[in-house]
Amino acid sequence: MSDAFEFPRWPESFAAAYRAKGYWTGETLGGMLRRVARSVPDRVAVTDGPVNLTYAELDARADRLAGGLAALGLSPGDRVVVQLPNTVQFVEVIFALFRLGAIPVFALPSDRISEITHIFQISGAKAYVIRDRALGFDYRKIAEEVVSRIPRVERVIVVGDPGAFVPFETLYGRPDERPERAGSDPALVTLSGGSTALPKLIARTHDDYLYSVRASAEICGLTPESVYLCALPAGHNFTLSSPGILGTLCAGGRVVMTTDPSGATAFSLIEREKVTFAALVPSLALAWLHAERTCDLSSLRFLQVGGAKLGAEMAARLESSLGCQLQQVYGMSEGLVCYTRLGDLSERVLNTQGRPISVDDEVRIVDKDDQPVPDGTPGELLVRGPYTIRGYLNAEEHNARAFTADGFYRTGDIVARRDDGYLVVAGRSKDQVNRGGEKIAAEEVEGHLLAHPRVREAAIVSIPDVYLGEASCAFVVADPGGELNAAQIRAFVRGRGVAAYKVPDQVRFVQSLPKTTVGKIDRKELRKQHGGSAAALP
Ligand code: OOB
Repeated sequence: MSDAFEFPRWPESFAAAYRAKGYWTGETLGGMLRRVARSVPDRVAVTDGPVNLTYAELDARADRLAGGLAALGLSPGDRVVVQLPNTVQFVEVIFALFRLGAIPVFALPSDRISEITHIFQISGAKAYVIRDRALGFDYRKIAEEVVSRIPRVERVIVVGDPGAFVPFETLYGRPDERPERAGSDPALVTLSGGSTALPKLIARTHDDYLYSVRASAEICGLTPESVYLCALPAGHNFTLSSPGILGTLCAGGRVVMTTDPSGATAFSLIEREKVTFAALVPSLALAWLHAERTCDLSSLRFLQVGGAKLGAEMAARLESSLGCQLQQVYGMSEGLVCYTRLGDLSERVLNTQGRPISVDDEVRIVDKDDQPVPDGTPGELLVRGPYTIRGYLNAEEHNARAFTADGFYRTGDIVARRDDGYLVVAGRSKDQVNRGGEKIAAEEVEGHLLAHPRVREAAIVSIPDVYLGEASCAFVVADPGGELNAAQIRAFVRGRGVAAYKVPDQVRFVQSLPKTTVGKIDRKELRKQHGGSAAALP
């Protein structure tokens, strides 16, 4: 990729309307922290184990780190891949980058060399911020490979033992005195869950992101008394902005970081830190339900569950077992986020995935021919609005398919709208497995399978799983002759350096794969033949 960082923008008429309605204010994420730090300087912003950083300290550290990053040669507009576990440094680094006008590109801790190489290639990033080791993995190994593969990667900054790279601790320099960026500048980049061979990049502006953050904080009633337990990976849109880390900071509340989301650790943190809300994916919520509970969880006001479908029965069990309100969250990195509202009737909270943040989120539910379906009928959800992107970065061809001519994003989700305006997610038309909230693009894993010299054809489909909701199953047509077993296939995919959750949970060998009339693999038919469920458009 060249140094140009262009992404499809909202047409000026829409931008003007979003400004006029007060959604886009021109404030930046760095400016937001400055403002809050001035009003509540001595309140704690982030807790990480024994560390408690006040707003004044966080604000000053972000300035000094921005100065250090500038001294290292980073400039406004530069992209920086951030792959950090849930620690206080995550928050310091992102605000330093916002201050400098450099753009964090969020990688998840589970990403490995395959994903990281792709992220660097498509983002044009030239620096990488990692922790030395976390969750049993040495991230410096990925860094060494990235540096040798991509000459543009000039700087690797390491929290912890830096090895041959730049120690994070030496970056606290003289505060950077640059003026704040404009609200319309890109603030950050995240990756699409994706259904294509390689994930696409999503650029969010300060204006649009901060709007979703502010509005989410308001919907969730956040105040300076709010305490958020950040248990899911910090770099994901749910954790970062719905309302998550940024929403909590925007309200002057406190973020409690943990690298261990297990019930045992989370419960003791809830008791010790008097946590008032947390966000989980359904599989983690299920694990919390089964975890031993000796701690006092009475500070918990509400629990958010999202990222994958939460069944009504489990929703009911969660509410009664944890003794706090439940909030369903249906969102996407591309923008749209729906919430059930606190105080909503239980029927809505249990049976729906909420309603959009904004009255200006334009939701269209359509059939195969893009014609609107009546309320109550499932169809594909298309969306356009003040914080939903108009296109992926450098992906003109894909954008023509993923967005309508008038700018609606095709979510690939099959959704029904009830007459009260709440949405119910019924399935999915995109070729993706939602493995407990972690999204697997079928095409990407199929590419890895096909790289095996003895695999002739391969398809990835979702299969029902009690714990994860969905698991992935690889159907493989192998070359005749010689032995090839499931363990070898799984080891081969793992050996390609992909995130562990993408390694197929099951591998089945078949003689042939069903095809559509145009000769593409018919995944729906495959699921049907093998007992899985298939989402269908009306
Ligand atoms: C969130 O974002 P992504 O980008 O990882 O995944 C988006 C996709 C949606 O298109 C949908 O297929 C699925 O994840 N999804 C849900 C869901 N929430 C997300 N499916 C059923 N029920 C739900 N509650 O996952 C995300 C981003 C911001 C906030 C929350 C989740």
